[in-house]
Amino acid sequence: MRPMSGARRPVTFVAAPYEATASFVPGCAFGPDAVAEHLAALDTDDVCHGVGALADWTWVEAHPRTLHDAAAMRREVARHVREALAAGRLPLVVGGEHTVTPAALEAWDDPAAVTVVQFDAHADLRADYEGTPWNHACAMRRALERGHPLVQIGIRSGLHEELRDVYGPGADGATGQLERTAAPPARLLARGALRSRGLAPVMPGLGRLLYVTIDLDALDPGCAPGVGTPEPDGLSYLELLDALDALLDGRVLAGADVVELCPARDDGRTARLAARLLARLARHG
Ligand SMILES: [Mn+2]
Repeated sequence: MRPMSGARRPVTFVAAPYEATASFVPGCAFGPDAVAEHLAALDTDDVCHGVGALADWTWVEAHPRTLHDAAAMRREVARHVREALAAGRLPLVVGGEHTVTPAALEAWDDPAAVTVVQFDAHADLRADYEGTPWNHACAMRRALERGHPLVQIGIRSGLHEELRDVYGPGADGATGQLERTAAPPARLLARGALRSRGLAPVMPGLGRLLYVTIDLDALDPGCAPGVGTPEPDGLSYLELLDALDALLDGRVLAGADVVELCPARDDGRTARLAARLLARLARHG
């Protein structure tokens, strides 16, 4: 287990309130504001939950909430992540819709060296959706196209078409696990397989440098109701934290994001959870 004290990189939170393609309930453009409110409270009111790691953090706005142009969003998010990395800081992106993930990944020039670990209810592997490749349902397909190895955890919604495109004919992720050996490699651990087998199926060959993307709908709607596309039977908060600790044990967190917070559907518990989660990720700096 990594020591939880000692030298860590300072954190730059990159707010990316991008929302152009919500497919069900809109509102994730207001996610970063809700997270910022709770982060500010965490900084002063609590000595538990690894909050000490937030002693040195800054918050930058990558773009205004009114920006709906995917190309401009990608440019600005990548630029802010790149600046954080150049300053020796850990970039933690706060969405916004899941499309901000492939934008953030553009900050790394060697995609093969950065494995993307995705916690999500949905596979997000569509080639395009509703007329654009920059839809949130396509986020992980774009990451793969950049050349990032991919690990998908907690998935419980995906179409045959998108799964076959990536994992080959016959792929059916409804209950089990999938593996793609072609470059870049990918593994999918469905919700049911995570419960029965733990993380073991995705650990072999896991790279040293990880980018972690957490779509809050990976969590159970009972503990995280404030998402645009809730799906039953998600992870518990503790299950997610334990998975992060296990995945990052002996590995390096390159960067991370927490996306798809929809305050319009929230009573505050999801925003609080997101802030706690970001503080926890900061411990891996
Ligand atoms: Mn997603």
